[in-house]
Amino acid sequence: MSAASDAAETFQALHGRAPAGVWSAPGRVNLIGEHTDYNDGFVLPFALPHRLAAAASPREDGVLTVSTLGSDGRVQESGPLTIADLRPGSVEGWAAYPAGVAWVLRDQGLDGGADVAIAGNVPSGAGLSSSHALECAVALALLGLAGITPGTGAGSPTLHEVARWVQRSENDFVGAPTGLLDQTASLCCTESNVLFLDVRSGEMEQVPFPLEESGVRILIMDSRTKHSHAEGGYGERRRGCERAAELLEVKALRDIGVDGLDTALAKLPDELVPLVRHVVTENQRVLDTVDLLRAGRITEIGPQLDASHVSMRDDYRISTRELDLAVDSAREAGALGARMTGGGFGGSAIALVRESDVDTVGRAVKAAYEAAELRHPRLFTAVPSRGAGRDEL
Ligand code: GAF
Repeated sequence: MSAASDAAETFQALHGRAPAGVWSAPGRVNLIGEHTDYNDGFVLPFALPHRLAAAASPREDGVLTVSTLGSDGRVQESGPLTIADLRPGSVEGWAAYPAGVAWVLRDQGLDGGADVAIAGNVPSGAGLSSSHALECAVALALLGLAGITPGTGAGSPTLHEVARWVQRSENDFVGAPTGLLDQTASLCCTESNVLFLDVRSGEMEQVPFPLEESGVRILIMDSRTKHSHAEGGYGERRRGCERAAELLEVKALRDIGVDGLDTALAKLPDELVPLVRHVVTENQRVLDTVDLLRAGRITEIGPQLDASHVSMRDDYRISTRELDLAVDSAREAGALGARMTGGGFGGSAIALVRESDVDTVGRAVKAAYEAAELRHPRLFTAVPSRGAGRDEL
């Protein structure tokens, strides 16, 4: 069953009627360009085939209810949330994500209320952006119920604007200081392409990523170790970057290029040097990867992925033993390149693997986890898929 029909069935079972509509949004993998988004830099994600769907109907009383169907078949309910009373900190746990979206859309005049049922298959806590898939699906649902389809011109908001609203809900309502990568990926990615986004200008290019024709696959390796961006290391890294930009008297680290890197590093206190080196070199790796992809040289991007991982492991220090093991064992078994993906501190790694080597690499990664007495990682391949939108049932 698809995420959309699961959500519609859940809605029907809870509310005794069919929903007015269903909207869904995918999780994402970031091919390269990590922790560059909040530095005004470049990212290169693609949408996963895994989606979360929001089946929804309008209400007249200004109340939002949200239910989610878990992978264990159990439904969790948020209870009634009065949209006019929503304040940062007023809702906790998973329900803060959809509530934050309603809170931010209140400023756009959307305060009528809605019943929403969520279902889908984006693994949660795997660094594959399930929370953003949830937020984006709910945002499109609440807008859709009000007759607004973003990105269709004629006075409707652009998808980029919606991504910014979702970011604000996450930063200011949920309290997670994340950048713009995940929402934009979920909303704007297209089938068969990676999305080259310049976060500063908002410019986007859909860059062909022809895995099948090139005989390669992206193997996703979910280390099944959890991470949370709302606390700790993520915010600390972000503040470090902002402090470095201030000391270097630039608007954001995006303004430092690899040519000016040594001069910039010489001006910084020791503890900020590795952070800045990661961000500046990572931006360049995105640009180099895009150049290779534009030239149809997909099988040659492996060294960029490898260098990105080393930079995150040694300079940004956001990798983990489990992620390093996945990356190293995939490389040793013949992957063309591998890196952790997403915010880090757990979650998933990806490997670019020749089609004929997928099984061998997968077995080698599992064997390495077994030898290290770790729980097996979850392994699957994925192709670039469509972004968020309304579903026909
Ligand atoms: C997380 C954040 F949500 C993104 O904004 C981005 O910073 C990413 O970590 C790291 O590239 O997914």
